[in-house]
Amino acid sequence: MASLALSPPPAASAVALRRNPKQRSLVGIGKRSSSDLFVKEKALGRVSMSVAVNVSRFEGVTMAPPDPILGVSEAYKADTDNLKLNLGVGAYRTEELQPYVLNVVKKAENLMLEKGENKEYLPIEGLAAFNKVTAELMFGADNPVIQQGRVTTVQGLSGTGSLRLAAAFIQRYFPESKALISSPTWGNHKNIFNDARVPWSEYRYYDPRTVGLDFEGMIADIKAAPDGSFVLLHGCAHNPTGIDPTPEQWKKIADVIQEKNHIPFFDVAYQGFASGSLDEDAYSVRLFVERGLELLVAQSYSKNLGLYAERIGAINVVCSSPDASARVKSQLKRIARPMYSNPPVHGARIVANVVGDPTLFGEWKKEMEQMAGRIKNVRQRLYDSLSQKDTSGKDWSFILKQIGMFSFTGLNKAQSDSMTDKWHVYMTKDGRISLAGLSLSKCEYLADAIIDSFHNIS
Ligand code: PLA
Repeated sequence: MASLALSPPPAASAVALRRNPKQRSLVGIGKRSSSDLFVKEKALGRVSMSVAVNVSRFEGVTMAPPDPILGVSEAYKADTDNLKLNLGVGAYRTEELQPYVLNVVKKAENLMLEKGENKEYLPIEGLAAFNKVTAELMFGADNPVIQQGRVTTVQGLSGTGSLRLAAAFIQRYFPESKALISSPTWGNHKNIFNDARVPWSEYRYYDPRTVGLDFEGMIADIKAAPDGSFVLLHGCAHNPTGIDPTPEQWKKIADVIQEKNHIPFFDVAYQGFASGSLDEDAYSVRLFVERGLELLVAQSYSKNLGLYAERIGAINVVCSSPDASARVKSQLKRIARPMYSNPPVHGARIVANVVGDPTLFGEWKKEMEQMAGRIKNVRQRLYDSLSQKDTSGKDWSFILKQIGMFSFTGLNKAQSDSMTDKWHVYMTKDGRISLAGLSLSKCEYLADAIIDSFHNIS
């Protein structure tokens, strides 16, 4: 190892070079002869770690493209124009376009400081008080599945980590099953299933002609999938389209899923952000539970409690018996342990303090209504500006029909590029804008940018 430390960087192993003669000629390692390498190999035994040449050992590592969502924030930061707007990531901003820490979160953190809690490891499944209130928030405290001990809840690294844990569980216990995801969906769903090696296919969801739900297509595709597939459903505020099924449509979706013996897998990343009400936004999940279905629900507190960086969420599995629920939990823990061992405590305590305390819970609901209300106001103002300014007669009313943080504008990639390149409006290339990052005062500017990009770029 000492020789490794002394080697001048960048360094590459002799082994890597021997295996890849092409690379050798490309980088021109001329100064050292292969016999030099050989002598060193013999003398040191572990050649691959000891011989330095002028090429990185990571030469074969290609540059990954920026993330389609989080990469937008990086590009935004690099832009020096005063007009710039970041409508990429779904992160709530105040009317002054500043990040927002909820008052109830500050209060909960003060309580935590006062209590002087320690930083011991949590159990693998997370903080018990957090798991309890989280399941209650999702299913309703008086839901029989909770009373009967049929829900297993494991604290996860926010929505993403919880989805990933569940995907690993599916891969391990249902290796023959595939996942069905909506077209389009949140881009990371595909990455999650790919990395967990769960095969997936898409079901129709968005109809660009009606700028609405392709309900017939959705039902047909769910019916056509092999029995026992995991059907990923956005519990509320579908990302990126902002289009949710109606209660009647949810019932029909549940019928087909039941008929086909599929397993519903809900992703609930925006509870409270669709309607402003936590209970209303849990409608779809609770309906499926009422049907007696076994199902999975990934939850996130990133948006509704503004705890983005605390990485706090959970995976819930509703089982048909308490016994199955206990076994599922044991296996989720077994998957979590070698991945990250146990989850972080800070966000879990905040949630337990807010959701578990009637006063703070009440205050949270009010704050969430305000956040959801601000987004609704911005949505209305954007629609008004577009309708007033666009003289072409185009109907922009689809914006008002969409719900949640996002608007799916229908702008194509070239038009979205123009929004960024010409107007400094940062958004994802599928035409999605985050209204949570928009203020009333910027609506007119955004409307000008959208009208110009829509009509002048094909
Ligand atoms: N599921 C959906 C549908 C989401 O939109 C997001 C976040 C998550 C899960 C996971 O969020 P979490 O891990 O922070 O709990 N989507 C964001 C951010 C807001 C992102 O892409 O990570 C988005 O802009 O789409």
